[in-house]
Amino acid sequence: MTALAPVLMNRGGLWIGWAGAAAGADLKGLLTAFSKDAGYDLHPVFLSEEEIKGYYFGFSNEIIWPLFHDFQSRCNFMPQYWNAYLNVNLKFAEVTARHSRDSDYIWVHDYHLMHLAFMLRNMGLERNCGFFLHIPFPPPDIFLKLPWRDKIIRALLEFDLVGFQTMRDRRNFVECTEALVPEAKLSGRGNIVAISLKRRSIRAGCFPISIDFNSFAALASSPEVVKAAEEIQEALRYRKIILGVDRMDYSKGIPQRLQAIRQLFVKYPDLQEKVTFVQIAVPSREEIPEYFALKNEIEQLVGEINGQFTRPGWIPIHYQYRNLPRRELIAYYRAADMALVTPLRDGMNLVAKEYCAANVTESGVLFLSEFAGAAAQLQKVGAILVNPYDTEGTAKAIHRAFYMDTRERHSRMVKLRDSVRRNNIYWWVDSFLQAAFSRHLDDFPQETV
Ligand code: GDG
Repeated sequence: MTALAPVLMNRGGLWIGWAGAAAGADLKGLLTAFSKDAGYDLHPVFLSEEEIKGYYFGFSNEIIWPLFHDFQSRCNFMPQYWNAYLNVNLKFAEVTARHSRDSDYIWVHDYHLMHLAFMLRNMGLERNCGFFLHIPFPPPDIFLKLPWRDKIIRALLEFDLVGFQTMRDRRNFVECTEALVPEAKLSGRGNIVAISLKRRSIRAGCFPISIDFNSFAALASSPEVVKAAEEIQEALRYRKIILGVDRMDYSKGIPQRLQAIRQLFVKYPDLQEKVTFVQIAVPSREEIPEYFALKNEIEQLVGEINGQFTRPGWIPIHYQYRNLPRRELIAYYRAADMALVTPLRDGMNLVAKEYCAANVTESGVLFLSEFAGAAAQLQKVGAILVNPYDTEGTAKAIHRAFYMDTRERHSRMVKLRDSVRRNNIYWWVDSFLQAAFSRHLDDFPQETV
């Protein structure tokens, strides 16, 4: 969860999380060294191979992830995954109970731990508990397909504050609550609303996550990154660079993006040999068959398109399947003339914000999918919205941006950077915690555009 590291560093605290390896792995030395440098403490939770399969790959990533991203047909509703999910949530709750006091604030992150507050309350503990969902929350017609819908919605209502990336997600959550929990009563308007249940009342709010703007901008201006960015531009012969950066995930729309690039060269031959598309895909969840199939599909498409258009001295698509060191990633951001951020559905999408922060020359163009949470904020301030399924429309938008006048590019990027600079990760954490602790619903900082 790279987004949260600067927040923890800034505030301290105890981070309880799965160590990312099976029980028995020797992580102790690494964790101690890491916590000392990081400025906060870490407490690992170890999972068995069986738990990793059923809870992490199974329930979390073969049920909740696809369903919440509107890919119902990719869901694998296996009953045994549900038991694994409950058991691991209980395990996390036990560790949390052991390592916290009544006065501590417990902030739970993401769809892997939706039952945590429920488990804590079952253990008789009354802790102030908040939850933030990093992925979208689906509308009732999708959520109601979940066999465990009642249990999940009621478990979420055990938190004192539930936070979402966009107003749309929060609205979906409220609508699902109304459909499944008849006793729930809604009050308030605006970013935060109250939901009253029989014995208690909880809050639901919209808190678009962000990045540490200054750290990206500073690194992008460092001599080392400037040099690396120049080397990338030189290696690509100073052609215009269009960049895509994603975890290898079907929600990110990489095949559709490649089809849009193909359309670009078919419909607008004037751009052949003038632009190069660089796609960086970070390996992810390779144990799940869907992800493996996606990698093959992408590699085949890249091969086809390069086979069709490559000419001596020009390869249209540069594809890298690896995790880049942070500095190298920022050098790519800096070098790119355009960023193509076109997920089919995304909670927020931090790559869009990181690209803007790193674009210190203020000359880049951001294309953003209508279906990324980030669109709700960035469409008002200069991002060019595209429908990722409309590959011809995306190609047309790229063609237009290629000839866009320098002043327009500049004024769009200035506005984008201003917005991300102001609504940064520290603003996000403050707005969530103020909503958790303030007495009145509208007593917390609003987003500034
Ligand atoms: C989930 C939600 C939401 C990527 N390639 C490399 C690399 N990255 C880093 C990026 C960025 C992060 O990974 C990806 O974040 P996203 O937001 O784009 O997507 P998810 O991983 O799906 O994250 C998403 C997010 O949670 C936060 O709430 O925005 O909607 O799905 O930070 O920089 N980092 C390095 N090398 C790479 O090659 N070092």
